[in-house]
Amino acid sequence: MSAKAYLSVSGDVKAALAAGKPVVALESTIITHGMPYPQNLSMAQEVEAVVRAHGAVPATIAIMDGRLCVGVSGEDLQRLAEEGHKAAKASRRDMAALLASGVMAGTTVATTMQIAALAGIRIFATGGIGGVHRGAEDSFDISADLEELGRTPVAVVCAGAKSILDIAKTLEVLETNGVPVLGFGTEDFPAFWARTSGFKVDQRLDTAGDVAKLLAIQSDLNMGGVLIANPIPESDAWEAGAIEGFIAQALADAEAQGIKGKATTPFLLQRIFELTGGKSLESNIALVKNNAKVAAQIAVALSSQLASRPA
Ligand code: PSU
Ligand code: MN
Repeated sequence: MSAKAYLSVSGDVKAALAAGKPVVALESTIITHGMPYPQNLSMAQEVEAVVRAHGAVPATIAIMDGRLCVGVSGEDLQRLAEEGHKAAKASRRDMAALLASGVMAGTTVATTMQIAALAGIRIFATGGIGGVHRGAEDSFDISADLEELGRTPVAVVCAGAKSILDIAKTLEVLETNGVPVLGFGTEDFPAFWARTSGFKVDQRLDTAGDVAKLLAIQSDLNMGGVLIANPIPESDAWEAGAIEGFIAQALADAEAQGIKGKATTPFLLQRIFELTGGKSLESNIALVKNNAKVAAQIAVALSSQLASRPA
């Protein structure tokens, strides 16, 4: 059987793809492991609505009931949100086991990219990507997201990487993997809750049309993913220094409790949520919606550029 035999694509996503209409993939680890219930459910619903409001079809991706699901139903969104940390967190290496067992899983950026590419979706919106963890020189903890960006032809719109990570090392690995890092309306690589990280992107592009033009060429060249870094809206942003103390505390707590491997990112997010009295979550939701908007605009521009190409 081919990998595509495991895909279950919803009717509206299938119809949009067949017609060359814009589609935006959305991940589900952010639902199961990135936010608490019930805010995770309302976030997932609102993000889908933002994509629609900007002229594209949302395709939330998850692994459920032994299928690679592209465009999950409202009921299934509810199941994922309620399952939360009891669901699996699907990285690339987990996929075969999850399909074999039928266990429900949120898909990380890496697996969402893989499944989106399999379904023929080119644009994907998330919050932040995984990256090189602080202390990776000892732990070797480098997110599979960075490898996937190197090889899978999907453009990922994110708000940069959290400063729970080592951003300098994350950018180095992206370079090694051949991933273009674009700043959407900015020269600075954003740091998720903050609009700047102190590091630069490779290239600044200011319009969805300019991004779409680059993506079409990247695809003609048969190359891998592209990272589009879109800073959190000003009104929801933290000063770069303001969140650093909470991050340091969360990292110290993780160390003290011996948190390792795939549990690390969810633990740090939950701890920062608690330490900020929930304020980190409001910012997180705002930036995901902003990314969904920009991803939809890029998807619309790309589909119109591809439609006007000579056959
Ligand atoms: N960043 C967030 N929220 C998230 C994640 C990252 O702000 O929920 C999730 C994404 O699904 C990402 C994953 O792909 O964490 C990375 O996990 P790890 O560091 O274990 O690769
Ligand atoms: Mn990891």
